Amino acid sequence: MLKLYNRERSGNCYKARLMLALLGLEYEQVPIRREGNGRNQLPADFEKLNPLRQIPVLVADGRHFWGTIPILVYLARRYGGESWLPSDAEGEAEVTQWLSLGQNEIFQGLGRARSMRARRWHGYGTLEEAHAIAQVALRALEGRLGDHDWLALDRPTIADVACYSYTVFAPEGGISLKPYPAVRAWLRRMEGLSGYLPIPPYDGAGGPLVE
Ligand SMILES: N[C@@H](CCC(=O)N[C@@H](CS)C(=O)NCC(=O)O)C(=O)O
Repeated sequence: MLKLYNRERSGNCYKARLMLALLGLEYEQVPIRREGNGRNQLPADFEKLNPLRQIPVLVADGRHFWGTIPILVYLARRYGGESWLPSDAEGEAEVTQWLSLGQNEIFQGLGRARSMRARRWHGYGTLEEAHAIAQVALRALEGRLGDHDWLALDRPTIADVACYSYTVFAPEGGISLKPYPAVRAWLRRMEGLSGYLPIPPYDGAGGPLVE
């Protein structure tokens, strides 16, 4: 049985849960509570599962994988055949470039803005800086999605799952998606996928949602 160390409102954990749902996989959830604000709030012995003391962690066949990219790659390869992550060099590279955008500009921009607004982040930078990085990410997404339905290839892949999460939470981070019609249309396409798992409801911690 697959096991996911998970927190409901974590955008990174949501990526793993969304992939599990899209693949129709059953799994056990181990809920991890937030003990405070900032980094390294997980107990020290969590280092046995992830040296960074972060979630999500997936346990599968007696092994464990930490971080969203390895989890998405493992699930896609193990259970999704060629569909969610192709194995040819060009296809895999195309998917991977969007995984990088998800970890860098999307997380550092949209993800960080969401955390900062909810006062869960005491790390580096300002909300304005996070918003500026978010615009870089959104322009990259809009550029691709203006004339493609999906981020990589001609079908949904783990690239879409990786980038969907913090993009869909943009209003919680005070970021409007109004200037990005192709991004909004892609979010709706993701929500129409068979097995789609709705995002966790907003808890109001960051103030009013931005339209
Ligand atoms: N690069 C990691 C980031 C994971 C991450 O930042 N997890 C957050 C929750 S969204 C966490 O565990 N924070 C607790 C902490 O840093 O102490 C991934 O892709 O999963």
